[in-house]
Amino acid sequence: MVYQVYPRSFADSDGDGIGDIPGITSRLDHLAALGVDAVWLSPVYVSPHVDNGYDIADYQAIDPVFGTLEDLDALIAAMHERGMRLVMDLVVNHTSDEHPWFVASRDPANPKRSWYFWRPGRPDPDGGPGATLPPNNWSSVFLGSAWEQDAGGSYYLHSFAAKQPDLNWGEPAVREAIYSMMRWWLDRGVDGFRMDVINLISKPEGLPDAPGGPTAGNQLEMVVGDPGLHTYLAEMRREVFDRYPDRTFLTVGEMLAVTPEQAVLVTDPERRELDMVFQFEHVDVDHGQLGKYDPQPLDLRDLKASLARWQVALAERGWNSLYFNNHDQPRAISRWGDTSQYWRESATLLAGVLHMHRGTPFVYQGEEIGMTNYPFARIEEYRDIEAARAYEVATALGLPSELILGTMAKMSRDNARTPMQWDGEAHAGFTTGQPWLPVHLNHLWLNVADQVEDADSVLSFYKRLIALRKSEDVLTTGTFTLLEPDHKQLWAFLRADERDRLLVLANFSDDELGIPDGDAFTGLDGGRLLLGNYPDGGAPGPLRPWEFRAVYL
Ligand code: TEU
Repeated sequence: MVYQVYPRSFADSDGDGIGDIPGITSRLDHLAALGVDAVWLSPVYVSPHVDNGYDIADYQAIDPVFGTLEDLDALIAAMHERGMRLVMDLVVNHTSDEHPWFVASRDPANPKRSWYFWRPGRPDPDGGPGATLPPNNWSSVFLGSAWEQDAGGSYYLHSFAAKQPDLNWGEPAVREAIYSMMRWWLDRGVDGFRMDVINLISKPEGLPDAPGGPTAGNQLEMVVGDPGLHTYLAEMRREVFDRYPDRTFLTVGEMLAVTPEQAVLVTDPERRELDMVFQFEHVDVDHGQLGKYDPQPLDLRDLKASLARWQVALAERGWNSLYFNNHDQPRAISRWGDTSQYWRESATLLAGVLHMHRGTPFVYQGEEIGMTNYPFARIEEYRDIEAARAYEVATALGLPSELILGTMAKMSRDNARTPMQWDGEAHAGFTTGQPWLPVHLNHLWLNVADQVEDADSVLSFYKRLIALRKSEDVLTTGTFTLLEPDHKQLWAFLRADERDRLLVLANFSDDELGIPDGDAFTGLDGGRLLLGNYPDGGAPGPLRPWEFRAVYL
């Protein structure tokens, strides 16, 4: 089980309102008690923080806001003492524009010019003399053209913000610099990497226009699936991980728009590329035609079908990661659960369903206590560059501000980034200073301290669930079969091996739900309950609102 720490928001040790590395070290007992095997730490490197550290200006130094290299060494040692491993975030599709490599590359005569994608513009037929258009029609994931013009007139490519220029992986010196930086971290004791948007590193020759209009992220269509990715990942394996034959590492590649077929290629152990990918299909099922900021009510059938499709596709070769939450997603409980009457039940149901799939589960900080979206109301409350860009673009299109703000409140990434709720005291025990993002008022009753002692809490449920993944072989290696795919409220599936058959049932509704007839469900009443999310266990009979049950048949 991997736990994601978003350092800005986890624990602040020095009262500046921003979480830091000593803060994480001081909270390791919480993670150990939860049963965490590895921590994925979002970026802590030197950064101007336009994208909260996903814009790196020095890969081999810790940003002073988070602490020092000594603090990180101490964190690694404290984690290893507790049997936990540390996986760092590796953001190498792009750097910050303040990285010395990029600064050097601004000079056309500098050898580092080829480390980034510098291109002349295209003549602009409608512009004045010398006027140019960007080199192609690619659009940034954060909206607007993916090209920024420099003072000299040339353009550089940025798949994300203008302050996040894309590195040119086609340049061998770039790859060697990255591999050497990775080895430097492994030498410090780091146990692996979560690789940010790693399937964007190989760009098609000539950077051709994307078909269709310049919609946000249209270049993905051109970049995702580029076969060069596999060459680079194989080279990385040889040049980095294979240099440490006596150690084992965890590697997870975040891959936008990845298909199950590509994921099999990347995660097939025989091909030795990566252990897992983070795919996006299931967290996009409620996006409307206009994408993320056009959220639609969830049709449970789509979510079930998406997870099942990946379970089946990676059953023989490859391995799935399992997640509903991370620092880029609104809180799953606010999105797909019930945050009022059935808050506890829906938080535990979502956890139970996810963790009983086959794959490696990821828990995002605060998820283990059922943290919810923040009631954002005004644009000034947001800190995320993506939110700012979306607001700017939507306002320019003339959309009414209440509409934009209403949508942003549902979908913004800042929902996941409000401070961790440790207790019911001032600022939820996160900081003694002014937190960089507001603390949710519900910390008064929704916090770690209150849940630690309560055997029926969300936190206690997560602990039981995580322990089961280590004791029940059928959860690790059993086959997966989705049942009742067309049911709109029931999520049911079977995990099975030669010895056991485990039936998993979840009622995604506020109403009581009868168990369908059908062969798959026979034996349920006499079965042995492995885990349920109602304090009295799983009484036979209909499922209660948001009830989760896993039963050995
Ligand atoms: O995310 C990739 C990414 O594209 C996300 O930004 C996602 O599309 C978006 O959140 C949907 O709204 C990674 C990081 O996880 C993210 O935090 C960074 O902003 C991004 O890369 C750039 O490094």
